Amino acid sequence: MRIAILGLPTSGKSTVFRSLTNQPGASAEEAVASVKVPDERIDKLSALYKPRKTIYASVEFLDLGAAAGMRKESSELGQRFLNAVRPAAALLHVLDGFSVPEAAAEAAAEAVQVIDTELGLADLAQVEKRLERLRKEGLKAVPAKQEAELLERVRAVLAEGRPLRSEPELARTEALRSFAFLSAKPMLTVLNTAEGSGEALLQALPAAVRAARQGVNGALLGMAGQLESEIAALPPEDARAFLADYGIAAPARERVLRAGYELLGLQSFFTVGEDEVRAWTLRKGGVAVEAAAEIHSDLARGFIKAEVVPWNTVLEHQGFEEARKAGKLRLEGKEYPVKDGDVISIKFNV
Ligand SMILES: Nc1nc2c(ncn2[C@@H]2O[C@H](COP(=O)(O)OP(=O)(O)OP(=O)(O)O)[C@@H](O)[C@H]2O)c(=O)[nH]1
Ligand SMILES: [Mg+2]
Repeated sequence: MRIAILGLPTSGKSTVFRSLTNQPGASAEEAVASVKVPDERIDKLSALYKPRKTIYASVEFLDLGAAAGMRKESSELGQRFLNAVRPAAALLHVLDGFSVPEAAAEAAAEAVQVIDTELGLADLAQVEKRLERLRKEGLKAVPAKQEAELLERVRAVLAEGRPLRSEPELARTEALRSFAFLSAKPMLTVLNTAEGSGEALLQALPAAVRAARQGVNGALLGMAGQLESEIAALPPEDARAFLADYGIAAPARERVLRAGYELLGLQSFFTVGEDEVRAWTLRKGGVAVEAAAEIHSDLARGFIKAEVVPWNTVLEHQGFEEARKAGKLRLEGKEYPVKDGDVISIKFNV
C-alpha cells in the first residue's frame, strides 16, 4: 500500500517523509521508502514461535521531489506528478505550520484550497475528456450511456468545488476505479508545526478547513516535522526518552500509520509457523477468501476452508496446533468476515 506525500513547495514534505521513514527525502529523483507497521501482537507471536522470518505489515511513502511536485510560480500539477500519484491508495498533504507560526492558520486554509482545487481540476479534465469521447462514439450502447451518466454525477460534484472523497459511495463505484481520481483518494492532512504535536494550531484552523479534511475519508493531525525527523534517526530507547521529554505520546510515524489504517479501513490478520510469522493487510469487512487471495491467488482459487482463531488464544495455548487440540479453532467458509487479529490457516486444493 502506497501513500503519496504532496503539498506546496517547501511545506516540509521531505522533512515529514524523513520523520516517517528515517530515509532521505526526494532530491532530483523521487524517494520511496517502506515502513513496517509496529504491531505488538506480531511481537508476541514471534516470541512464541521464534520463526526464521517475522514479517510485519508495511506501508510505502512516496516523496516526489520538487521537479515532479508543484512549482512556486504556478501551482498547476504536472503530468509527472499526476502519473506518480494516481496509483497511491491515499494522499498525505503536508501543511506548513512552522515558517510563519502567527499566520499558519490562514496559510493552511489557503494551501488546502489550492491543493483541493488542483486535484479537482485534474479529475475534471479527465472526466471531460472521457465524456467527449463517449459522445463522439454516439452513446448508443447501454454501457456507454451508463458510464456517461456516472461521469455526469462525478462532474456535478467537482463543478461544485467538492472533492470526490466527500461522496464516498460515488468515489468507491467499481466502474470508476480505473480512473483513479485524485480527489477521491482518502486524504490524511498533516500540519507540520515548529514544536509539540500541533494540537493548539489544529484547533486554530478555520472550521471549514477542519470540515474539509476531517470528515469522511479524511483525517487531520499535527506533528513537529523537524523534531520528529531527528527523533526517527535515534535508537528506539533514546527516541522514547526524547519523546517523553517533549510530551509527545507516540512518534509521528505511529500516529500517521494508525490514522492511515483507520482512514483506509484496514485491519490485520496473521499467519504463524516455525518458518514465518506474518501480518497481512485486509480491508475491514473483508472475508476469508479475500484473506486467502492476499496470501496467494492459488489459495483463493482452491479455497476449501479457513481455520481461524484469535491471536490471543494462540498465545494462551502456546501455539496454533495446541489451540487446535484444545478445540479452539473454528472452521469457516469463504464468506466468513475476518476479524482484526485473527490467526488464519487456509486449507486449499488446486
Ligand atoms: N523549524 C522547522 N523547519 C522545518 C520544519 N519542517 C521543514 N523545515 C524546513 O523547511 C525547509 C523545507 O523543508 P522540506 O522538507 O525540504 O520541504 P519540501 O516540501 O520537501 O520542499 P520541496 O521538496 O523543495 O518542495 C527546510 O529547510 C527544512 O529544514 C519544521 O517542522 N520546523
Ligand atoms: Mg522535498
